[in-house]
Amino acid sequence: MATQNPSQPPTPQVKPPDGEGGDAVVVERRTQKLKPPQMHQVVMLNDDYTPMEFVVVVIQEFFSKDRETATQIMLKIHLEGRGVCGVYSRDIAATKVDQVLDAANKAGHPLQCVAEPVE
Ligand code: TYC
Repeated sequence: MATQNPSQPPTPQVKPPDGEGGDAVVVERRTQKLKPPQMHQVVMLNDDYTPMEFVVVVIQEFFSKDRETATQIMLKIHLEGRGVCGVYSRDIAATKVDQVLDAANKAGHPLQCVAEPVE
């Protein structure tokens, strides 16, 4: 008659039943629900007092534009009343607005800019 080795207990032959009660992990496949984040454009506004050179430097510094591009954006704002300096996620756009307003206040210029959701 066969005897069990006491150091190795018998392997249980219990198999969980199919359906409820077993340890099976059910992975449901779902369609993607995440939408890309809403982007925001930072729009700079024209005024009659802020020097053109200051606006160009601000656009270069805070929106990483080269001098020629910054000058074109500044002139567009000057002629049309407003212009987009960059498009970012909401928090980054808000930070850009703060940086521009802070620099304008410190220099004593009335330059204004706002962030608005992109359509
Ligand atoms: N209109 C200003 C001037 O003639 C220049 C200017 C450009 C000011 C763009 C603000 O966002 C601005 N000095």
